[in-house]
Amino acid sequence: MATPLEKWVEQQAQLTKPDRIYWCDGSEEEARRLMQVGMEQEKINGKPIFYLLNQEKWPVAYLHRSHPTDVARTEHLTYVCHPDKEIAGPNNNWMHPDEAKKLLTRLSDGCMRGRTMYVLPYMMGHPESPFAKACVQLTDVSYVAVSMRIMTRMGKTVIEKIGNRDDFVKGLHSVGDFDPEKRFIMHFPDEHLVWSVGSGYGGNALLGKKCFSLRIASWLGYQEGWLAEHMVIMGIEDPQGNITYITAAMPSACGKTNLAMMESALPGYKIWTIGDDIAWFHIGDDGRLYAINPEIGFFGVAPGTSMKTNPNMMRTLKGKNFYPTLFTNTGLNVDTNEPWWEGMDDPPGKNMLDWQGNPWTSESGKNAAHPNSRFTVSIYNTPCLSKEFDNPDGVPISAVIFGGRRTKLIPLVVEAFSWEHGVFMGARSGSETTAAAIHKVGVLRRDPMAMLPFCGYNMADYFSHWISMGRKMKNPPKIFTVNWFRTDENGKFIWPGFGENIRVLKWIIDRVHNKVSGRETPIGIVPHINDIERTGIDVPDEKLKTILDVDVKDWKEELEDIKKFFESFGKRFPEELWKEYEKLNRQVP
Ligand code: OXD
Ligand code: MN
Repeated sequence: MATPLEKWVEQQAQLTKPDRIYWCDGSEEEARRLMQVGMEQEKINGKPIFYLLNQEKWPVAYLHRSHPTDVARTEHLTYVCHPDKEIAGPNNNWMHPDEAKKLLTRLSDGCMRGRTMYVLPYMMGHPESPFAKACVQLTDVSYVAVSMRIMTRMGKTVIEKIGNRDDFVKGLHSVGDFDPEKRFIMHFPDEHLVWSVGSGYGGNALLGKKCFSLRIASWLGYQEGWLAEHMVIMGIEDPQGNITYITAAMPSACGKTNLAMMESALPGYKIWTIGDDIAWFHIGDDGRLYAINPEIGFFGVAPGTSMKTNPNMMRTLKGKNFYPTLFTNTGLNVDTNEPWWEGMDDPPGKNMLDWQGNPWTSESGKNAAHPNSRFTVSIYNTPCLSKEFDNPDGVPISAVIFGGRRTKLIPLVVEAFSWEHGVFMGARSGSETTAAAIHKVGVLRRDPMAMLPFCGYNMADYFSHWISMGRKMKNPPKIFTVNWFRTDENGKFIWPGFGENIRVLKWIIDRVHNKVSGRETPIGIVPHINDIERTGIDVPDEKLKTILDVDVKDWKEELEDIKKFFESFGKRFPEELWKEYEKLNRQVP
C-alpha cells in the first residue's frame, strides 16, 4: 500500500510529467553527484548550473549564475491563499485557493518534461525538537536540491518520521521556463502547502525558508500559541563567562547577518551564533520565551561582506566542515578562479567576469556582482557557532530587539517600558530604503517586526497575537529598539557600527541583569551617556548625546505617519497599541 507521501509524489508527477523521479537521501556522496549533474548535464539558458571554484582558497565552493530575470524575491507575485481574504489581511496579496490552484495547475502541466523531479525530505528544526516540522519539497533543478541540503536537515529518516501521516509540510517547486509572467509563489496555509513556479531564487524556491518557516509557520503559531519571526538568535558571553541570549529583527540591508556573527570589539565579550534569519519561539514551562533556529545554513548577501564587516562569515565561507558552499551571481576573477564582489577586502583582478559571465572592468561603472548576489553556506562551518545550536529545546531569550535604518530621529538604543509598549515599538518600526533597492533612496517604509513581506496572515491579528504571548509569560524578555544608522550634518554615520555594536548590546544585557540604570524619556528608557562603554572609540559626548537624546517635538510628523499606517489595518487593529500610541501622542506639543 502506498503511503500518503508516495501518493502525493505520484500525483504531482502525473501533473508535472518529469522524465524521472529521484528520492534524495541527503548524503554528502549524493550532493557530490548532484553537483556533477549540475556541471555536466542540467542547464539554465543553455549554460551549466554550477562552476567549480578555486578549491585551495575556497575548499568546497561552486559558482552558480541564475537566469538574468531571476535574482530576488518577487513580492508582487507572492500570494497567501486563505479562503477568506480578511484573514490574509492588507499586508498580503490574496487569491482564493480554488482559483490559485486552477491557475497553478495550468502552469504546472508538463512543466518538468525532460527533467528530473527531485524528492527532498527535510526537517525544519532539530529532529528531536518537539517544535520541528517534517517536510517534503519536490523540485526540478539540482541547484535547489543542493541548496536545501545546505539550509535544512535533509535525509531519509524524515520519510520514516512521516510514515503514514498526511500532515507533513508540502512544497511543489518548478523553475518552469523562468518566464516572470508565469511566476507565482503561492501559499495554502491550512494545507501546509507551498506551490512555486517560474523562479529558482532562494526566497522563492527554497520553500522551507521564507515560505514555510515564516509565512505558513507564522499562521500555525497564531493558531497554536507560538511565534515564527524574521530574527537573529545569538548568545552574548560576558567576561565572567555568563551567556545571555537575545534575538533581533531587522529588515534586509540593516546588517542582521553581521550582527549575528559579530566579532566583539570589547575585550572579554564574545558572540555565539544560533541563527541569522529565522527564529521560532515557544513559551517554556518556566514562563520564559525559548527560541530555535529551524535552519542549518546561511543564505546571505555577498556584497559588503569582508574581513572588516563580518570576519566570521569570511571564515565560514572558506570552511570545509560541510559540503558544498554555493555562490550565486557574484563576479569571478578568471585568473585565480575565485568569487569576487563589491566591498570585498581584495581589489578586483585584471581579468574579471560579471555575474552573468560577461567580461567586466571597474571602468564600466557597473557592478561585477549582482547587488543581491548571495552565498549559501552551512552554519556548521562557523567558528562562532553556539554550543546550544543543536539543543532541541532552544535557548531562553532575555531581550528582543527591533532595528531599522533611520538616519534621523530614532535613538541608538531605547528600552520599552513594558511588553505592550515594546510591541508598539515593533509595530511602528520602519527602515529607510537603500540604493540597492528599486525604491527611491531614503524613503521610509514601515516594516513591523521586519515581517511585512513574511507575515502569512492579517498583521492586525499578528499584533494581537504578540500582545497575548506577552500575557502568557511569567518572565517575558525585555524589548528594545536599536538604530546604528544616525548620520551627522555631513551625512556621515555617527556610530561606528559593526563589532563596536557590542557596546550597545552590553548596555542591553546589563539592563536585563539590572546592573545599570536608564533615563526615562517619553518614548522609552535610554542609557545615561557614560553607561555606553567608549574606551577605544572616538565618539565624543556631544555626538553620543545627539543619538541618545529625545525631543518629543521631533516626533510630530513621525506620529502622523504611524497613525496612517496603523489605520490601514482598520477595526482589527488592537486597542492596546492605540493606547500606547495615545500615551506618546499626548506628550507631543
Ligand atoms: C531576505 C532573506 O530576503 O533573508 O530577507 O533572504
Ligand atoms: Mn531574511
